[in-house]
Amino acid sequence: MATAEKKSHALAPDTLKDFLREMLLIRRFEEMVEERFRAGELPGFLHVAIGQEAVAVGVCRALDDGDVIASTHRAHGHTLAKGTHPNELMAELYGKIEGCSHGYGGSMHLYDVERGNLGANAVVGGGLPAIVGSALAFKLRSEPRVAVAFFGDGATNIGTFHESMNLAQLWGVPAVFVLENNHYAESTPAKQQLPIDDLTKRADAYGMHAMKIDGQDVEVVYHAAKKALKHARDGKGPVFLHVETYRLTGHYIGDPQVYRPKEEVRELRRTQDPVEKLRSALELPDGEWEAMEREVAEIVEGSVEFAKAGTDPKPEDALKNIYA
Ligand SMILES: Cc1ncc(C[n+]2csc(CCOP(=O)(O)OP(=O)(O)O)c2C)c(N)n1
Repeated sequence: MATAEKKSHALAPDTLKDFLREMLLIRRFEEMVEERFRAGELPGFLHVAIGQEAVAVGVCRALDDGDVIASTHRAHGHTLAKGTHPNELMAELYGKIEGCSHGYGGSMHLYDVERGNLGANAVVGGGLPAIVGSALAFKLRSEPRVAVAFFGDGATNIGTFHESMNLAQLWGVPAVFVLENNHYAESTPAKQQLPIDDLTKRADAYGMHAMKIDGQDVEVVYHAAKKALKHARDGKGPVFLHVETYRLTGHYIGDPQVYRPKEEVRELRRTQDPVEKLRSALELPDGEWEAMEREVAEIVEGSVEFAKAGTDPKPEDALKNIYA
């Protein structure tokens, strides 16, 4: 059932440079988020996805207009890659009305429905049922749209994952389940939380078409996502896309990571950084890289300025938009 996906054909260098720029933007944005959180400017509890940028960019660049996603507690990259402006995302993290969830959500409740982002989820596995529901709606309305769920390896132990996979396959809906397997659920390594070694087999239980790929190579992710989306859009049923990736920082900002050897993180940073991998594959001249860095820094710094100048929500509006 599972097939190891390889690059089928190379993308044009300009397309890859565009992917690199997007991945660098996500990286520098999240580094800025870490810095501002540590400076005490951002409320709440924040998770960055440093090391996982190629998954967000590869999948989101493969989507068609009209496709939707649902994300996790580690949502900044998905949100930017799906088209939310960095200003709106940063303003949300600062709790401002100008934020993509109007200051009501914060890092784990980022929404941008106009851009097809059905939201981040603080509850592990929370996005999957919404994606199956959306995909069912697309099927019933005969719309050529696909719904995509992002989730981690830990989420494959959750009931909503199994219910969603089961119903999606039973109903043959156009959904793609993107497993971002970073080999940890919080501080728990794979071997202590997963009953099987190869999570691709999760799909076998439901008879679902599956693919397993290297998530540190954005081109591989893009091509596999394109195939998975086509399969779903063509009415052939849902796809389980198992993406092997690495979290190069802690589970949350400030996580001392006492549960994994420092050498492991050093080695992963040296060998599995998706931004560095693409930069060296492209053999980007220093001048071009520096120009890209400058462009991205300006956007990220601009987003902080925008956010800080934003409007605080009124305390009397705290119960607005609460339905139950
Ligand atoms: C239903 C539920 N159970 C537990 C938690 C606490 N929790 C937050 S993140 C997390 C780990 C999730 O691991 P994984 O799905 O692999 O995602 P990753 O953090 O690796 O991106 C847990 C257990 C939660 N938020 N929701």
